[in-house]
Amino acid sequence: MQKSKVVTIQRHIVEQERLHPNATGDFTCLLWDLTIAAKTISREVNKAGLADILGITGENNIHGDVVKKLDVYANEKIYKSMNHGGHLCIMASEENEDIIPIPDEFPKGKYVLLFDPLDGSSNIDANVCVGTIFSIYRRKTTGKESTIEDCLRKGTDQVAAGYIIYGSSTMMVYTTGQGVHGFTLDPSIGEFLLSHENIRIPSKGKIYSINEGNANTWDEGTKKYIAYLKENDPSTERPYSLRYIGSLVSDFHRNLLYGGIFLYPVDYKDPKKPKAKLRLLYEAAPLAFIVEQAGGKASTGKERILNIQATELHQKVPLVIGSKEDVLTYEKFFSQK
Ligand code: P6P
Repeated sequence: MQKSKVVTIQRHIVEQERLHPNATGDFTCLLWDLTIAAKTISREVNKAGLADILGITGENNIHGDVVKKLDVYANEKIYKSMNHGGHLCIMASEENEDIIPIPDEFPKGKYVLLFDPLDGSSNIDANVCVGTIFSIYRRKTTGKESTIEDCLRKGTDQVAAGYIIYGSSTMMVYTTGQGVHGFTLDPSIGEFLLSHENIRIPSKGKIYSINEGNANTWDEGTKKYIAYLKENDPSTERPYSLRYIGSLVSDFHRNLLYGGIFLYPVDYKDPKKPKAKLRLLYEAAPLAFIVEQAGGKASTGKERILNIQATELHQKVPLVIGSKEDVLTYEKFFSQK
């Protein structure tokens, strides 16, 4: 007996478009093109483990195609799906050092796409979940050609953000500023179906996600906060449980649904050269847009992620993201050096 209405992501995107009175349908088609890329990448990721068995290893597969690493494959798939629709004026990818212009032979649009094609791809051989993260802006420059200025943005300018998680099922989660909605791919019909409408992250969780192996490199505030989470105090539901997959989209998605906090703080191993790891434009900012739309919070420990103006394409930032109360508690510890 069917319990609830069946809503495809295409129908949902059109309904979301109606919430924007001056929408032209351009944005709707952009998101549709992205779902095509997502389905194709899902198919390839889900048979990655069969590479040896299907004889598609080495330079050429059984069809004579050159077999590429999956993150390179995902990068090319998104580029080829998105470069000709006439919705984009420029792209940038974690896999490409520089901006990616739209080929001259194709029409240019008014949107900018920034993406991490396959985050966590080093985990694929262990069959660990990986994901694609995307962020969409309107073009800012007005000249003949788009420039890197269209990509170096502040997160609050995003018109949409989302991710696709390739796990036990493939899910696409996105926001256009009207809440966060999750769609699960039904491979039997090749459709993303609405499975998680209006996702809200619990205001407080009982999970923390951090690479404890880096504990000696953390600042004092982070060390004290993590020690605080491990103390035994049932009245504040401590100790928290550590859940860390090492794949950002997976750790974020679990905490979004269950509640909790993910942290990738600065590495102070060399105090003269503090290092952050996660990228602002196509990791931290899109996930920050999503988590805030779901009622959560995302900061560097002292600054709202969405307020950071990007100055470099692959700029890195510390990221603390998840349930609002947990991030606020962290910020208190972080401020007490
Ligand atoms: P570490 C994957 O390589 C990644 O970029 C994110 O997906 C993940 O959250 C992080 O790095 C894991 O980093 O240093 O804990 O292995």
